[in-house]
Amino acid sequence: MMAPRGAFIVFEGLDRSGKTTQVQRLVQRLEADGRAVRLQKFPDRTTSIGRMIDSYLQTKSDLDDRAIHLLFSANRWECANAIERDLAQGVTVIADRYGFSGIAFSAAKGLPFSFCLQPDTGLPLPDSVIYLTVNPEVAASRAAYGLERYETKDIQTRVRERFDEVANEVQRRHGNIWHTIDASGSVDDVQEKVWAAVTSTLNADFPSMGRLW
Ligand code: T5A
Ligand code: NA
Repeated sequence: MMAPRGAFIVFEGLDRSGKTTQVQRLVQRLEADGRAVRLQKFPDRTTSIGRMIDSYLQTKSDLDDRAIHLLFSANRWECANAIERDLAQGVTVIADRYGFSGIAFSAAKGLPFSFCLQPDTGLPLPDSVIYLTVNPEVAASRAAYGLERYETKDIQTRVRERFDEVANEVQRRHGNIWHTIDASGSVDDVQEKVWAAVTSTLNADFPSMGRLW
């Protein structure tokens, strides 16, 4: 019998909502459970497209809003085959950000929502999106806030509003895959909520691979 495919679980949230902290713990916990798992960070700053994105985020270079939007999407496309291959082989893939950030951040800058969705059309659809929310004051109080391009309270407030629109669009097109988790508590408290959402996804029968938008 063919091994069941792996689950594709995406983490999203505002800057400093604790995504990376939670994702790392989750990967360790799943591995300790004996599950094959791979972490995929977006942007993947190690590719040549990723290095352009990194330079932009560190404000070492400037790019037109549409150009950087397309680079973020291209960065997902260059990783999409590897994600699908791993899922098909039964590996659980955990992504630290994905296309939902792409829409929320670019729409917050004023790009039309329909333009923001378009280049990601056809990317692998996650089985579950775990969206970590913290109010912008809590995010701003966490370490090293303010070093990169979008890390101001004003931008983060607008991004948060756009994420609500993205959540509605996901619900409308793809049903109940979006889980919003309040991440203002301690790392352990948040991990318990994350674990509950992830185990409910892993225990469900997931369908054949869907497509975004
Ligand atoms: N972007 C991204 C786009 O515009 N378009 C796109 O398509 C994509 C994919 C880079 C930027 O790119 C934008 C969005 C971003 O602005 P990134 O590299 O993921 O994205 O950068 P950040 O999200 O800013 O990642 P951070 O590492 O800064 O934030 P995390 O991962 O949310 O938070 P984490 O876990 O690193 O924690 C931050 C700090 O808080 C502490 C941690 O120890 C750490 O010091 N912390 C807590 N403190 C108290 N209580 C808790 N529960 C805590 N959890 C963590
Ligand atoms: Na992060």
